[in-house]
Amino acid sequence: MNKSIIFSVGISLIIIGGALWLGSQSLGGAPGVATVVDGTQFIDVTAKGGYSPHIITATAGMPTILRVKTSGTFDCSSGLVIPKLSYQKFLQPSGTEEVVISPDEAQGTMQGLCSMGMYNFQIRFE
Ligand SMILES: [Cu+2]
Repeated sequence: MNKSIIFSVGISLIIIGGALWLGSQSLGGAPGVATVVDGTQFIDVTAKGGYSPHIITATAGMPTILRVKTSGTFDCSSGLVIPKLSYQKFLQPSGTEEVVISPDEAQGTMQGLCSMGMYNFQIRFE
């Protein structure tokens, strides 16, 4: 193979890689953290055109309340599904839905999805 072809293939791989990296960074912005109040940790997620933050770090084995906030949410992210909890609910277009997660359930990675599985977020219990 000729050197200039190898060079241009290399450059395009770097460009594609960079675009993928930027794409994954912009999704949902910065990772979230749970807030602890009186021995219960609260995880706040906003549902509107997807879920934000996209990844939340929390403490494993702790009583947990997931608060999903909607605010003029008319897209499918209001159809919330959490497979690990067998939870499924269509949220009000505006409001806050509290999902109780027991210490036993607060383990490993828990995923929340929209009803179509297009948008998702992840709680990482560590
Ligand atoms: Cu969807």
